[in-house]
Amino acid sequence: MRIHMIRHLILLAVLLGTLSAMADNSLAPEPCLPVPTPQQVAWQQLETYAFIHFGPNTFNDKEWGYGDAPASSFNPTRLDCEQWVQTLVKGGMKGVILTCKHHDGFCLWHTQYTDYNVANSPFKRDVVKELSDACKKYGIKFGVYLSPWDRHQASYGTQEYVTYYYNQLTELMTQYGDVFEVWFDGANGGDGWYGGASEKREIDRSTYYNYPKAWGIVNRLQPDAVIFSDGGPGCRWVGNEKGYANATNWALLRIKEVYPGYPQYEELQSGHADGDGWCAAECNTSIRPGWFYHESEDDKVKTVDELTDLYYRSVGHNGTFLLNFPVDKEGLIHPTDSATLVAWRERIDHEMGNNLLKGAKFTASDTRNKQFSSSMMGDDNWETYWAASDGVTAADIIIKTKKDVTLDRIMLQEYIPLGQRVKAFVIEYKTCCGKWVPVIVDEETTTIGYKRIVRFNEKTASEWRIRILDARACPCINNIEGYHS
Ligand code: FUL
Repeated sequence: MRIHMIRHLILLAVLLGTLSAMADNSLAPEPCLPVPTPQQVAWQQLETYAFIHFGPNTFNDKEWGYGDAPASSFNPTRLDCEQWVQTLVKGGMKGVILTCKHHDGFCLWHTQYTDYNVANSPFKRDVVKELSDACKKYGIKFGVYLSPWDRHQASYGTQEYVTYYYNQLTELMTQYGDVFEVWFDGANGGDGWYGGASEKREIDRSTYYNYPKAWGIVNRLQPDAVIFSDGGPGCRWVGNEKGYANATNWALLRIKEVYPGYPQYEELQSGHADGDGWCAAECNTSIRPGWFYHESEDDKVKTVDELTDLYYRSVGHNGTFLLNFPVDKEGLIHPTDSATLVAWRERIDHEMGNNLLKGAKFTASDTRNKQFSSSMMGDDNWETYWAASDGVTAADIIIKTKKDVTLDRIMLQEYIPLGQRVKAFVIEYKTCCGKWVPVIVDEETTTIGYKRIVRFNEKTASEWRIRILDARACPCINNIEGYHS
């Protein structure tokens, strides 16, 4: 009896302790699940990185080779991975993902598992090695694309091929240093059945590759690598190849529902508001119409204006931007593409280079523990953030500048290590007659996530207000900046 009473007292004490901890707003907010891993946060902070599509397709004017192009056709005359990486660095790219093997099965590294590789081409040298070395030399990240679908291997469609695929993945994960991302392409023929040029080999891509096993290999050998596929687990395809995410974009996904080849892929443009897994969107597109180089597309390179718009709709919509460069037949990034990349980066730096809200006074209608210092916003310390009290899911942040400023962009960031919370917000400015008026935005202002950049018709004011209208839990904002483009 006495033991029972003591047990009850202990339980009561624990419960009271928990309640008081919950109500104690001096503590950091509880995470709002799901939350990202530190690797996913670091990955999202890269923001912009490059894709390189290169292989026999480059020399045979194809996008999807059948796997029958002779290795001798791979013959770049001036291949220079340092030129690629130096160009990408100039263009502000933080990493590069190479098609080590595309659907045609040709391998750009010295694999021991097939002769259909670069060692047997006139070029001979290991391209994966040269690129990963160049990345180390110039300080950007290196990533791997290894197509599961293989139109060259005779064993494709059998279990033997799957073992071959794992072996190749293991080579790439162990021989080239750190890998920041591994790309598992969901493409698998029109209906998942093409073998080589003229044959059919049925596979069920949701089971054939046993993806969890492949992902296990990556996790074991490259624990910091983020795994891309249509549905993650590290990051997800954005559901289009045009390089943008929807304005409403959750980093959340009903993770067990989405698999490579997921037919309702359009949902991926916004993610799932009720998702139970953290899986932010990667927005991929090519700087030209094709992924591989075609001379006929030399005059079809995307313009700086188009790329700038995509930046706002990818990075500015809580995604990352993966921009592809089709390396040309010489083995170089084409001069038009590199000039466009550098000009695009200069444009972004110009439009977002001068934070006009720096030094402004920030206050809020509700602040957890009353600790809100204006210096938390627009500083370089990503770890400091404003948060509302527990249970408060709507609050205003008011920004006063010393004198009038003219803005047409506002950047908002949530402190995502504690989850993605905000569901709806508006941005307002105070008119000269003291009225709060929303700035005109031609897209929804719903989610924020890691980064939301809102573009609007320029407004001049010395008071601005971010009204958070609804959130999944008390909002945590770690950055607000304002720009005039
Ligand atoms: C797609 C592939 O089929 C294209 O060839 C390209 O590699 C693109 C990035 O992904 O699924």
